[in-house]
Amino acid sequence: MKRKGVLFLLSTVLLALSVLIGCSGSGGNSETGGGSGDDDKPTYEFRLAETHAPDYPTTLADKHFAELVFERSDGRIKIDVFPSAALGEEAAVIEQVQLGAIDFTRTSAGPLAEFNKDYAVFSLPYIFDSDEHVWNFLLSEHGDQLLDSLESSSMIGLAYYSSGARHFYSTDPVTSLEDLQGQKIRVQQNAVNIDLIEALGASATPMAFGEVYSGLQTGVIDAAENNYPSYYSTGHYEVAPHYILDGHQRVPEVLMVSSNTWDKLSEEDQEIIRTAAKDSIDFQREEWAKFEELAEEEVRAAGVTITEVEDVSVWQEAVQSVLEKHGEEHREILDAIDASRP
Ligand code: GTR
Repeated sequence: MKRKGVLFLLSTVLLALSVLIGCSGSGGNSETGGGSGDDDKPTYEFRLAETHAPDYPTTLADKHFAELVFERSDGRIKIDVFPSAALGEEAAVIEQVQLGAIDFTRTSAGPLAEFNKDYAVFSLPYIFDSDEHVWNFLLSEHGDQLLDSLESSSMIGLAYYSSGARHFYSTDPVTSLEDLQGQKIRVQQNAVNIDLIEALGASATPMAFGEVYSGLQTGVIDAAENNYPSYYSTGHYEVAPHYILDGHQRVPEVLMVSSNTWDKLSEEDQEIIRTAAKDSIDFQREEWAKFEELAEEEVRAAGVTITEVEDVSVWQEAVQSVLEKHGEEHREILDAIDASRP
């Protein structure tokens, strides 16, 4: 395994250890100082689970959010960010958040779809044209409604973050759709993704994010798909150095808190958290833009074969059946997405 992969694993193991040592015996969250008498201790100490490495734009934004909450609550609310999947992989973390065993998390809308069916809309292929299109929708009343709908899944949606466009990468040379035929492609765990990969003539392997590097290395899978920052940060480009820029999905990131945690907070504290989350969005988008550029530079410098897709309509036609099968269920949201086109 090369350097990036080793570093990623090492940081995961170290963090997991620090979690075990630091939090053994405590539940998901803790009320520490009771708010009176002890000025040094926060009243609440919460955990936020993040799958990415400490320097990834979502992790930086989680920390920025936590700092805003700490300052604005005068140190009463402390949110500790656990990066590198130290608290588990995304699907398992979402379950823990639903139960209130983990307070906050930032995950992709991809795995969220298995917990709230409306979120499956983001895995439908080629529905957004650009980042601007995505953000027009996310910041509209429809985007807010979708965040609010998480309440029915025992979570409170606080904010969206940027995640760019997802493209395929493979251990074998891939310069056209034909080259993907028959490949075993890892996808984020949800039902739409399985249909999408099958429509493209390949076979889908749902798998946790943290297992993809070794999956590619050992040949359990041939290919995967993600944005430039994830492709770079995980070191996947080292083992799957052929990247084809079809931009099949733009799946946003979502910052959430457990309803269980939420219900313990005063309205004033809820407002502090909601506002801090919204105020962390611009910071994340700036960090995202910088890291996306750096990631592209780095993978190019590493000699990855990058193929631009000149005619994406061939790919779009191939996945029509996916939109036919799943589109009706998401008609209202899809109409709102269409209407958000810049
Ligand atoms: C990334 C996303 C992660 C994770 C990952 C995956 O783009 O930021 O949260 O969902 O994709 O493919 O599992």
